[in-house]
Amino acid sequence: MSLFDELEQIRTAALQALDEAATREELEAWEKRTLGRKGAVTLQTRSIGKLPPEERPAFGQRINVIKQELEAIYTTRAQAMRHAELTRELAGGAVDVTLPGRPVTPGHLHLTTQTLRQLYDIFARMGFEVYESPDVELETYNFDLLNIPAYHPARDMWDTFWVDDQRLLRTHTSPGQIRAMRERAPEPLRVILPGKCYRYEQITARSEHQFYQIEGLAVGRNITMTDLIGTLRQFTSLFYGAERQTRVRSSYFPFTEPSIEVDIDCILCGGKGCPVCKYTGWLEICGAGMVHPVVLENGGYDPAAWSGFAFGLGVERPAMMKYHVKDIRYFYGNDLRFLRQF
Ligand code: FA5
Repeated sequence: MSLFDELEQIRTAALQALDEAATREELEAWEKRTLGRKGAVTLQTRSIGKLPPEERPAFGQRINVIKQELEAIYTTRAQAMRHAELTRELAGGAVDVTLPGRPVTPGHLHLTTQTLRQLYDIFARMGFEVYESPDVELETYNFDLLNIPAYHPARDMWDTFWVDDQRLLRTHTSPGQIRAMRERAPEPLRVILPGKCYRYEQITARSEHQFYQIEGLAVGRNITMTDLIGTLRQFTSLFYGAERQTRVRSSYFPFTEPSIEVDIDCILCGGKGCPVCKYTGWLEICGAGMVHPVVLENGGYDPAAWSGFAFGLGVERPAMMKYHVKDIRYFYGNDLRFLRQF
């Protein structure tokens, strides 16, 4: 029997079976058997290759015509059956139109978004405006202009995903410092730069390869380290509560000089020592420092006349401390049991 005859036989058998399907279950089973991904008609397309090339178009067209014909009859029958069922239900009083509708569950903001908004609010009170800068960044902005030339070892800490040989997914929000300064120089500025950062990073309970940061930058005529420490103290007190203690340690970043790291006393043990603070009593909350003269200059400010401070905060990690989240992977795991708690 030719493949064309076989196709016609499949059509006749399918039409007959469709005619005999008496319930919705039977009708749906027919649809799956005939028109589904592995249905009899669908599978015929695989036979096309067995035909001589000149017969293939006609065969393909015939399959399509049969498919459309069967689908049309199937849809009409399925609708008629649904209609009959509804009419029957209504006649039997099975539908109580006075019952309340199914409630629509309202969604709510993600924990990261909630945290970001708290941070915007806190820094807005201190006069910082939000400045957005791009996720896909030029290598020069992410590194060179921040005083991290190609040979600098700090680049190893901030390995990332490259888009091409000049553009990358930013490893931190610090390149936004240059963009904000170049736009505003020579006026004083006070901005926070929120956004996603990306790193070629081993994923652990504390580290993701994609996470948020908020950068802070203030440039003015007489800005000092005291302004920086005061700003961060105000932040910790508004975000974590007035009872939190802060501690400042000296540190190193190529784009700040001098550089510091700021800790708060451990929220869980209150400074006594526990596994979360690794028995030190302190938790690190951010890196910061006075903007390096080279960076000020790259931003368009004369370092002899202007000074500034900058800090870089995570968003998920501070939220983990505040809300006692043990693993950063919960944030983007899309598990509603986690998300609904906040
Ligand atoms: C920086 O990224 C500096 N740009 C911060 C800075 C800005 C210093 C301005 C001085 C002046 P660091 O790599 O430590 O520094 O990251 C800052 C914060 O981002 C960390 O404290 C942490 O909260 C968060 N962070 C860093 N890597 C990850 C990660 N893999 N997953 C989640 N959060 C991270």
